[in-house]
Amino acid sequence: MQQEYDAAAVEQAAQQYWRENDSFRIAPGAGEDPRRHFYCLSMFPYPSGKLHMGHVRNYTIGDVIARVRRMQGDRVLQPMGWDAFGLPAENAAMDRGVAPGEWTRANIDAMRAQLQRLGFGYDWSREFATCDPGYYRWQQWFFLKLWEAGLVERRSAVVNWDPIDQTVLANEQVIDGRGWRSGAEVEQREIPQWFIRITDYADQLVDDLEKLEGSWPEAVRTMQANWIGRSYGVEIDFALVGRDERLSVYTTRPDTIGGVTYMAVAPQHPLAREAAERDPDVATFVNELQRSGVSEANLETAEKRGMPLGIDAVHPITGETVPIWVANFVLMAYGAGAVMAVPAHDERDHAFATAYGLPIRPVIGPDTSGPADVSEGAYSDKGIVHNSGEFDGMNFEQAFNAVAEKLQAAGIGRVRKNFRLRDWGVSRQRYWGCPIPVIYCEGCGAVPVPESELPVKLPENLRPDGSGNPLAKHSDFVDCSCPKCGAAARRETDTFDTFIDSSWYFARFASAHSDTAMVDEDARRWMPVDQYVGGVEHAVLHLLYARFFTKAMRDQGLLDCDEPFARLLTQGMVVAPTFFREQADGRRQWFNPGEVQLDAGDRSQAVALADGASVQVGAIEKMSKSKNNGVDPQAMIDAHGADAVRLFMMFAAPPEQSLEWSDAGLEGASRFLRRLWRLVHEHLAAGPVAADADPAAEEAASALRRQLHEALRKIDDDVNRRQIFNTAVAACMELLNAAGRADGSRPAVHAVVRELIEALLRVLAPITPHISHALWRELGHEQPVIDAPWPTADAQALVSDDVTLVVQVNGKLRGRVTVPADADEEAIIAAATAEESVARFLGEQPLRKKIVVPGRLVNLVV
Ligand code: ANZ
Ligand code: ZN
Repeated sequence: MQQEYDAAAVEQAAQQYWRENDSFRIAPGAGEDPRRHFYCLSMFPYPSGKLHMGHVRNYTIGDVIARVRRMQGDRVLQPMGWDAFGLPAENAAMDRGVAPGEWTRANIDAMRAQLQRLGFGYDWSREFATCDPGYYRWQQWFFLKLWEAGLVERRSAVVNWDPIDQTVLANEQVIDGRGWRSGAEVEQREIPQWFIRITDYADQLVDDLEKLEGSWPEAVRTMQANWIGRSYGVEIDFALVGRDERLSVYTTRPDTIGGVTYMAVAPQHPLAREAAERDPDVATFVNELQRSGVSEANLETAEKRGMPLGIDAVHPITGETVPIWVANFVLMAYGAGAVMAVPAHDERDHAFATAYGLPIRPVIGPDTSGPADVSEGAYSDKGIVHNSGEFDGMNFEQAFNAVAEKLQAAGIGRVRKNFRLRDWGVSRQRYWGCPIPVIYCEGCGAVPVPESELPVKLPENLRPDGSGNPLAKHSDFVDCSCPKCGAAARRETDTFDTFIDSSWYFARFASAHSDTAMVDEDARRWMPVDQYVGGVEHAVLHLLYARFFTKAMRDQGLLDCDEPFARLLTQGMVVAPTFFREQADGRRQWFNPGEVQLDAGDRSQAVALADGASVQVGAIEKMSKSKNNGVDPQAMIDAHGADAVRLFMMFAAPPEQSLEWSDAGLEGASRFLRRLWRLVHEHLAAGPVAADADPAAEEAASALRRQLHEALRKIDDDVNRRQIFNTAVAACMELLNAAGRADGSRPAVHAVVRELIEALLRVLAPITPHISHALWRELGHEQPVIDAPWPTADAQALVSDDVTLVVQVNGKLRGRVTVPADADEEAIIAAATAEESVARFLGEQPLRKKIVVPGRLVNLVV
């Protein structure tokens, strides 16, 4: 028996035990196992090379939940793998001259070792990386299934082109008009692309959010709904002066039709193109707009630019003519690519009208007194209609319906549903990704690679050099023959958006062993994931694509759930203080928290350890390279052990809130573990204590036992219902203190201390699994603590023998009185009036009223 707590030795021994006993391995199939299945999953990492604190927090939370469920009797699956395709490997290849595959696999080895060092209870037998051909083979296969099902299209599309990374970006990868990674100004280009028709599922993707109410964070559900952006509106066909064709627009505000003073079309709209053919000035302008085209992200803020096309439309209700402009704020891909502009009630239209001196005509007001004042800006609230003839006085709904009906009757309007969501462009002009399984033949066009030839393997030894996609220059890969006619053909060199890789990995984990199917009955058994844990930065895209894939897989008969993640926990950021020194050139030199010393007297004062000169204390921010405020988890594990790091992570904040890193907090966690170690050893050293009757000891024992079970009740509620662990840890600390104070030399107390220790080790086991494993064994248990039952409160122990009541005199708190729990009203009043602090206020006056609320208070009125 070790007397001193040696974290490294304890942790190594526990991990060895789990490894030798395959403790976390879940065999394929259901077997005879009658337990409930619980699938706990943390978002798999990109193998960047080493874990950061955000990972450690994410995976600790997931592991704690998984281990709690196991102790509660579930059969828990918790796998881990690698989201291994993507740009950083190509960049590393260029920077260091090492092939992306080699770099990625070395990183995976390093990070796997770190995860193992942290003691996470993963079923490593199911591990895979998305760059494994055995994985992406099924991704290629499923793409071809989707193609067969009519959910894949190849079409030319205007894309966001990142001129530095030489790649297409998804809308969401464009931030304020710039590439999310390179920061380059994004251009609009038209190239052939593969699309997956996620929009076919748009309604389901909105509607099914309802099923996640209460089990997904509200904010995430809202973000999903906003991204999909379902709206109801009217498509209206405006007649054109002197022409037969009509101009269709989409509006969600048909109630404002009386306020239309001009029309605006996208630069790519046929009317704009036609006008450009006639008029060289328009042509120059339209080209310029297309080149600097605004992306959806900065539609609101970009400077409004436009030019009249010299074509007029006829207002369908007033018969007036209104000019048609081409404008940069109209998107070709949304609605009809054209808008009826109502500058009085739409901000963008207002800004545009103001810039070009177009009329502004208010038709909506907050009440019946008249339209709103729009001289300073648009009034965009819904309200009462004015200056619109037959529609005057109507509210939004009435006017929406009346206008829609009138236009519909005239054959020039239809109620329409619209989505902001677009189809998913999945082609990337990138090497380090999953090859798109298509062959181009002169005669046959785009031909799917036959199933028997899957996977289309990515050659792993190429070295990107920054000039486009190396696959395209690799004739071994490109040159092939057409599967249909046998003629010489070319292989597709685009690879899939890596978001596809992470859209179904959770299902594959459940069927990881299958090499005959994408997923098998195991996936149907384990899916949906019962608990998903990850960062909120994935709230929109990853979750949306995963939800879509799940539905598409369901419709292919591969899964039988509608949603992939039954419950979602988004963990908060790990933050730390920042320190800097202003340099001569005005730039800031950032110091790592480990390189500075705070003046204890004044937390705003700090000096750099290197030179003793003062540095400025910046804000507390998310750990990042740019602010140099990161803390390397490995160093912390080396210094204090995995359990201390895990304990600190769970103690410092509830999972969804941000967690401020603190060395002192980590040291506190480490001290707690040493005390726990000592307490258990002292208890064991005292050995079994001979029983003898001792009333005082009985009383102390039952008080301690009540404290224990009150704590267990609270812990159970926090952990299971609220998924909050910091309060559970705090309760454990109090229990440890109470046990330390208890006089274990008395037999009754000794027995309760044992009960307390056993409960404590089990509550802590999910959080600090190693020390709990070791001490549990030292208590003499054969079964490892991972399989010990989760402790629950004993209702019997919660029944107190005494109760304390507050005593009021004339409604004011004057004292407290402790009486036996079963005391009757008379006895309670007698005890209350006898209480010195109360008696002082009663004096000699007769009692006029006595109110007793059992278990809570006594009110005496004089
Ligand atoms: C007239 C109007 C009046 C509008 C008003 C709004 C307020 P959501 O809710 O996002 O669906 N719109 C339609 N197609 C567009 C396009 N291709 N590019 C840019 N804007 C477009 O927004 C629908 C509204 O966005 C439509 O309703 C239209 O402006 C504009 F007081 O029509 B509205
Ligand atoms: Zn062919």
